[in-house]
Amino acid sequence: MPTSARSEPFVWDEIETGPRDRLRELQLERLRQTVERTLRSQPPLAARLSEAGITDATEISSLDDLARLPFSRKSDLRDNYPFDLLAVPREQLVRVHASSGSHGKPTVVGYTRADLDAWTEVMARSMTMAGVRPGMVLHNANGYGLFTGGLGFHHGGERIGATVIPVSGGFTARQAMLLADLGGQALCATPSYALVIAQAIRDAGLDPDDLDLEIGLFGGEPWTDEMRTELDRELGIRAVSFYGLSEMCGPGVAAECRDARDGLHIQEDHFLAEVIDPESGEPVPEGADGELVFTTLLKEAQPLIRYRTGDVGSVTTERCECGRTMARITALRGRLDDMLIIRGVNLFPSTVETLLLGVEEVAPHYRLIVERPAEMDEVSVECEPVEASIDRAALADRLETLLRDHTGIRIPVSVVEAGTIPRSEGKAVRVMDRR
Ligand code: DLL
Repeated sequence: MPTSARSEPFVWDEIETGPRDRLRELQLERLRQTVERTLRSQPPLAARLSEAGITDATEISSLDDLARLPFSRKSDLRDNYPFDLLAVPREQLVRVHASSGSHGKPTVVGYTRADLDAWTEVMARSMTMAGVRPGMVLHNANGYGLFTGGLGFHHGGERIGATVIPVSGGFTARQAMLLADLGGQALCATPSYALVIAQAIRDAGLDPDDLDLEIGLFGGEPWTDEMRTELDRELGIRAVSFYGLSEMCGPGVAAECRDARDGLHIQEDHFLAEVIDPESGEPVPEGADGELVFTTLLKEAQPLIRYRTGDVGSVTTERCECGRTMARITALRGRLDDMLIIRGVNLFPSTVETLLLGVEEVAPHYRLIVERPAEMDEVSVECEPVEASIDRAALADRLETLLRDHTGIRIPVSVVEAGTIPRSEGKAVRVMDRR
């Protein structure tokens, strides 16, 4: 339950502002419990622990021992699809979610009653830090279903005591109407869908300033500060980022606080974070970019030790100006899977987004097209102008120069007619792979 009655900073749980030493003690205790659970009840992962010389949880004497434990990956979930990684009898699951997965079978995750409670708790905490208050009208435009976005924000909002409107994704014209009629104050969506809703609001002849919207809780896909500026302005809100992945719980692994918006606070008493060099598997120095790796500390149904997220970012343990002491993800560049290697240069779509949206005449709708006409991959960019009157060829030339100057690679740009690039109702597909 909330521990401070609206004092500043308003936190859900005192652990958020407590000393890091105490947190680390708690993490160690919970890490041992997780290792113990895996050894006892997840045979495929237990075998790997034994191979690494860990046969008893008491061998974990400090958090430094984490580095001795083997990694787990998405392929482990695929190989054991759907339920062979469960640490509890299937009958103890009260819910199942899944992430779509770009190829083949989805990644299935199960939750016990306690897992759902823990998820709701981290969501209530994160949403509180994002500025959700009891009684606030929460318009949830995240898809309800196997995607964790819908139900994650739903239960977090209810736990806080917000008035949750489970609109789900799609029927975009209706989203605008409901936002206006029901007085939505907080909007939950993917950032790309929030943009589509913003357009629908204008199409309905409404001015976002006439709505009651105050905050946007956005996540589920990479987005940049430039996109945030766009969303703040388009919707007249303060937009904050929510990060998470189904394998950990869904949204609620980390989120920004509304006041500082300076990195995403990791719920470190539930998830132990590391940042590693994806090639060597070794930890990178604090603040450097690397692959985010998480260990679940409380999960019952499907604990995961050193799970490689495939997400590239950096983490700091410096105290945030909001007063919270939990470590923060200070940059989220995108998925390693989405990183393109063009003539030897690594390119994240988010770098292109930053550059494009820094130009006033460019609308926040774009995509990258990857082809392999011969041996090498080639990338080109399509984006839209903010107004039909803009000279598209001249703008394309300017953007090509900008991209070349900043990335070192020549990337052809087409500025296409407004409305041409497909809009998303969930996660945007930024990269069209034509290889
Ligand atoms: O997308 C959970 C979620 C829903 C988080 C709604 C936030 C809001 P999955 O479908 O399993 O779960 O996809 C997880 O999405 O590994 C990241 O690559 C990406 N992702 C999620 N949030 C962010 C974010 C949900 N704020 C995958 N910034 C993750 C960048 C994000 N990438």
